Amino acid sequence: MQFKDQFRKKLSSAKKLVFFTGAGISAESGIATFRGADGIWNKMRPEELASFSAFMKNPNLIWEWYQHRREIIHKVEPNAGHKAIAELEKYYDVIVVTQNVDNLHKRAGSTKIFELHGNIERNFCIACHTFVSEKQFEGNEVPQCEKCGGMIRPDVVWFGENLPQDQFSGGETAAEWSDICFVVGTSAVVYPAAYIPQSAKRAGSYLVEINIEPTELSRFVDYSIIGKAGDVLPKILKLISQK
Ligand code: BJW
Ligand code: ZN
Repeated sequence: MQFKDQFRKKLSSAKKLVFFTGAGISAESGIATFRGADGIWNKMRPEELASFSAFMKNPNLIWEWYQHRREIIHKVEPNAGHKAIAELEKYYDVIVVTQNVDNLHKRAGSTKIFELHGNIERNFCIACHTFVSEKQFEGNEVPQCEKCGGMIRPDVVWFGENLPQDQFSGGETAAEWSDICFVVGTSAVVYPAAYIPQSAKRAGSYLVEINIEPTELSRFVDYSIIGKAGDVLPKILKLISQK
């Protein structure tokens, strides 16, 4: 793969990299994306599964869906894309701003991560807001809070819910601080997360997209690389590490 000269020069002078990532980076680990041919939302409408009203309507169904996804996540491994991003910390100041809830960046070794849409490993009580992080719940029925008997839900951000303010503002500040902002494996249609690459560009960061197909953002970026994250990111790492 030949990268364009302008990008190679930017990589040589850059010190601060941000990776704004979405479901596509975990696709090669075996985790389904949301949109697209094999996407989750192809079979189910988002608001039927990823909203508080869906949870209240059928808590056991929604809980079971998250338990199923947790099982998959526990079985898979970070892929070459996640690992290349973690490895780049040897050469740059790197911050990951992810929409993913799957913990794979952390498992790959990345140390600075903002999680815009929560984390599937954490749970909290909808009544008293007590967090239940460590506990592995058995079975598919929605658990009850040990303190107050309220229902336990996953600590992920559903449609119509606010993003955790510290994670969003931290992610946006990082994007504005970056010399290069990579947008990897996201359709960039979900807001307010999708404002983050726009903020990066407005602040003067060089915007690079890595995706298997063009997206909403492609016309707006400085460089669009069509390819799999697990192929492209190790090649970028190789370019840097061989210098
Ligand atoms: C590869 C690859 C490979 C594949 N290599 N690439 C402004 C404008 C319009 C709408 C809104 C707006 N502001 C708010 C909204 C409403 C709504 C929204 O954005 N709707 C739009 C979809 C229309 N946003 C919200 O509701 C947000 N909250 C909010 O705004 O609060 C304020 C508020 C409060 C009260 C009332 C109203 C507003 C919350 C959004 C929460 C999103 N949650 C989810 C679920 C998380 C939990 C879970 O996992 O179950 O987050 S939805 C889902 O989409 C998930 C993802 O993080 C998110 C983004 O998806 P992503 O990562 O981009 O995945 P895909 O599948 O879309 O794309 C994968 C890409 O990878 C594709 O491009 C492939 O080509 C590519 N690819 N293989 C490289 N190997
Ligand atoms: Zn409680």
